[in-house]
Amino acid sequence: ASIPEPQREAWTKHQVKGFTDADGFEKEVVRHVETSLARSLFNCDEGAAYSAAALAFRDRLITEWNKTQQRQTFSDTKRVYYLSLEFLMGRAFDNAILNLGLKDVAKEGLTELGFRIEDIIEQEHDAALGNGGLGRLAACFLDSLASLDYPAWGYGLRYRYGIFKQEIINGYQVEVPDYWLDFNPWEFPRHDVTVDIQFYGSVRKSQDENGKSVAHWEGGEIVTAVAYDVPIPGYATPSTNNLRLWSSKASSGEFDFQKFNNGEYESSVADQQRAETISAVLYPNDNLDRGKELRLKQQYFWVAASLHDIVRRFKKSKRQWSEFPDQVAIQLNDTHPTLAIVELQRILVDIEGLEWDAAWNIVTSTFGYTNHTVLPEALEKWPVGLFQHLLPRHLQIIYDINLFFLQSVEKKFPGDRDLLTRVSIIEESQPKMVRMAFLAIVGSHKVNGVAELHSDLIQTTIFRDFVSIFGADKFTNVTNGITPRRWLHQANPRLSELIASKAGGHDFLKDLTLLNKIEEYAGDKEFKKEWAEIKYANKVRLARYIKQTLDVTVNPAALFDVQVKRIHEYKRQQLNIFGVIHRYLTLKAMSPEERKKQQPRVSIFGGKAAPGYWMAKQIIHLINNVGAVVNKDADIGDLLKVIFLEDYNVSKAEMIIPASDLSEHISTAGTEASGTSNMKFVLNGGLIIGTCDGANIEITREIGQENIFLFGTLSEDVEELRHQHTYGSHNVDSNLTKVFEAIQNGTFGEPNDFGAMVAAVRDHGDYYLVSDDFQSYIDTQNMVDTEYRNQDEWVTKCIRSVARMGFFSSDRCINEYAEGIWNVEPLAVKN
Ligand code: B1H
Ligand code: IMP
Repeated sequence: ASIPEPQREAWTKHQVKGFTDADGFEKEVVRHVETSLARSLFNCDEGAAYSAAALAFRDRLITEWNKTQQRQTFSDTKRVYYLSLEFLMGRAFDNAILNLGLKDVAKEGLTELGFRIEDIIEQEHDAALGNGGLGRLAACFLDSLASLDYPAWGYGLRYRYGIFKQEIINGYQVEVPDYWLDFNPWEFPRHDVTVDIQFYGSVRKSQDENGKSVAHWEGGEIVTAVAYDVPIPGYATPSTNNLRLWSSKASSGEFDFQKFNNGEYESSVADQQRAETISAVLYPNDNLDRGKELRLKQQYFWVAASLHDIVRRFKKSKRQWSEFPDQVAIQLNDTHPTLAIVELQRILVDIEGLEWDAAWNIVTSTFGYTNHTVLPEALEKWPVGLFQHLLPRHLQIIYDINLFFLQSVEKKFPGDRDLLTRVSIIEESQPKMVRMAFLAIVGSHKVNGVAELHSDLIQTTIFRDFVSIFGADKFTNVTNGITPRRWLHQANPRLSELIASKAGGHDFLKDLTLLNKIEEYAGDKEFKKEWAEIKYANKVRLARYIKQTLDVTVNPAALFDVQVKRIHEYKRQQLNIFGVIHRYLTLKAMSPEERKKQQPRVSIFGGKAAPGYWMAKQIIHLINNVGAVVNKDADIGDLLKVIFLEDYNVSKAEMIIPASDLSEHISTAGTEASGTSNMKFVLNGGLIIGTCDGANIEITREIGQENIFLFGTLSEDVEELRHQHTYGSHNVDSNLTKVFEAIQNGTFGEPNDFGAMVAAVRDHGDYYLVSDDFQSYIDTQNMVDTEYRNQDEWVTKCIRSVARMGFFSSDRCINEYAEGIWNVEPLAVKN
């Protein structure tokens, strides 16, 4: 419904321009305080000032958003749709003002109104609609897509509750709900953009006039999806893309009249409430598939609403269906949106009346699938019976997809029954299961892993058969990246300025390879001094935070050793804390003179355990108990402090990462698909201790092996060791045995609390190779101590490493997807 030509003059005359200076910004803040918030200068606290400043910037973003969407619609170019069940966005205010280039304006304006910008930024609640790396990757990708001017949309779910808030009580994790929607100025509800989504019901077949069989999915219940739009500003470009999040609500028109008429009024009301639970909560599991029915409902709800929206937009262009893949690229962030493949096939065949083969061609040309894990417990499978009940028509389509696929396999490899069983989308187990990864591979034109080792592993292990069926060209690698805007410029402004002073300004934030310009200053005395001062100031800030929150005093001159990430046995926080205990025992055994020669350290941990992951919760408990003993041991003093930071999230990461000297990325080789915080730590001038796993390998290649502390078993040797543990003898490392003895004699509290942790290594096959890697871990940590004492050389290593990190920008990553998978081009903005 556009306005007719003759009336458009009034519109253009009043078009919103948006402020460009502090005065204009202040005017908007005051207006929002007085109207949107109904307050005044007599009751404007920091919370209100944040709200008004955020609303002022939201208005700015939305004008750019509108222009961007109009530009994309007029130019009629191909768009990318990134489907992700998680978007771990963190705070938006600081990011918006930096990307718009208006931080100085905001600072000046807020100062004149009586506030400090740092305090205002701190008022914002994180948007935490994700678990960890996978969700944060999606957020970095949105930043890069907008910054590079790609016409792109993100599609996700608007959870009422994001990831839980973690509290530590008596050393234990306690989960508290996160009420993040209390006030969220960054979203625009679109009550006019709704889609009705069907569940349950049954399928009826009929014949059309040409005798062709047509399927009708009938009955069941309807839930309505409402769109909420979040503007995503690009850095140093007017391009502002859209993240569309769907919220579920009871359908107004079509609730279950049958039930209602049968007098089951209460149960029909209960159905209504059930509708709203679909988008109520994010599943808090990282790298784990728990197979809950509500999760499958979430997936279909989100995928069906998104596809409906995408198809509607395509239809406005009045093109042939065969042109769909020229206009639309859809990327599946892991298998969670795999149903989109089935849903598009259903739309094309059942609703639009295309022939199966023509439709399937369109489908497979449209989708790309990114795999993020090889862990067997994370590979999604759904019981056939659940599908039959919830999505009966989709199950039929999956069976047909599988039938045609297996026929093509049989043609290529005649008589290989084993192969057919291995690659079937339906696992012939009890109960039968739908293998979502296999469905995603069959329905996509490209499948990628997220780091070189990981992409090699998927091609040689879990997806090996598919490489021989489809050919190696279908499989590719796109090594993950991070946005330097948030993870350098925003998180570490002083370092960003120092780099800018030597790298010819801030262009490196758009072309991160320009970082190499600072390498020539790796030996420059003045530059190194400033570099070290910035690191120290960041450590002072973290030390202050530790004092405030935990009442533990740490020395900012000590080596800050950080491991912050989801708590998981494969990430091996247990190896770290066992190493800390070993260090403690070693220090205790020393004479006071000997102790004086040791390098002081602060071991910092942070991360959430999935609420149902008991072992991970034990690990948190042990870390806290070790801290409680070590931190008040007068023999030890500053030599060792053990800190567990509560409720690790994106905004805390922005404070912690710039303060690290050494960070730990020590997963059992072959288990961490990529890791992305490893990149963030190095980019902020910290060194890494790590295993030969995920992106650590490529980081080593880029920065040089002299700048990283690698240790441990290689991925090709893992299987053999596991076999030995199970079928041969398994002797626990002697130093680790002493650690276990200390735990078991009650040094760190009730030994029974940690019995399972010890037993996993000692008695149950040590699946994660903690014992095998223990000695090389300890030796490598000792090397770190020695090298850290030579601060001059250490700083040089840090500078060289940063200079060589250009490859790990998510801009590089997005350009690789655009060229190799999506076949889309940026839409240049003409000013
Ligand atoms: C990653 C997940 C994941 N891989 C299932 N897989 C989930 C799987 O809710 N679920 O069911 C949630 C998350 N997350 C991570 O992705 C990898 O472990 C990291 O190594 C990688 O860096 C990140 C981004 O590619
Ligand atoms: P959608 O693609 O229909 O969801 O529209 C998204 C946004 O794109 C709208 O809010 C408009 O800003 C813009 N847009 C959509 N259709 C048109 C059009 O026909 N002309 C110009 N802009 C449009």
